[in-house]
Amino acid sequence: MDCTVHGVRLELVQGDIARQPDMEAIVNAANAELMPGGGVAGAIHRAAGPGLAEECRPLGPIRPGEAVITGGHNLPNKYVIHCLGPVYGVDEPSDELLAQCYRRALALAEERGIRSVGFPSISTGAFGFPMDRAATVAFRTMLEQIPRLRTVNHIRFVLWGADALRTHEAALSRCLEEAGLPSSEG
Ligand code: AR6
Repeated sequence: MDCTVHGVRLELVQGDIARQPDMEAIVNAANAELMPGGGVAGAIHRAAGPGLAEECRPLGPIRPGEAVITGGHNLPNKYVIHCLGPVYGVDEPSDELLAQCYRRALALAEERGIRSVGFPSISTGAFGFPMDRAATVAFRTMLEQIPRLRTVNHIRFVLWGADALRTHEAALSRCLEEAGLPSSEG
């Protein structure tokens, strides 16, 4: 799925967040210590090499909803934006903390003049957030922030598997409709 909202391209693809060479920045679904882990964090740190963990070490721990930015090291991306999503049912209010991750990631990207950002589906793996609900929070937040963006003009959600892609496509269609935007725009 691919649409343009207020001049910003919003794209949903199935794939691996650590293999998005055309994105200037990618987002990590981090742990508080910003250290390698499983899922997205494991894939990103493996591809980036040990220099990423070294740069991250003094920046942690961070709290749910917070984000920090580092270089991409051996990744094809110039930057990695590390977000700590909420653990579902533990870090509350979970919807707001998840929305904060997306807002802060975009704010950091704008501060650096970044044009393209790849996002994973934060909190929907080890942190247990129901995917449909997380996708709705993510896209409502994106649609609310997009009109304010000055440098970011391409946002890609990189979803792990066909089911995740379908769930996100359905959620984006609903959020576009809710915002009065046609899903065929662009
Ligand atoms: N590319 C894109 N999406 C992926 C990839 C990948 N390579 N691998 C998994 N996903 P998670 P969280 C999907 O667990 O829930 C880590 O161990 C996955 O299917 O990576 O925020 C950290 O160290 C799911 O839909 O992040 C933290 O401790 C989504 O990405 C903790 O897990 C997020 O899954 C963070 O948990």
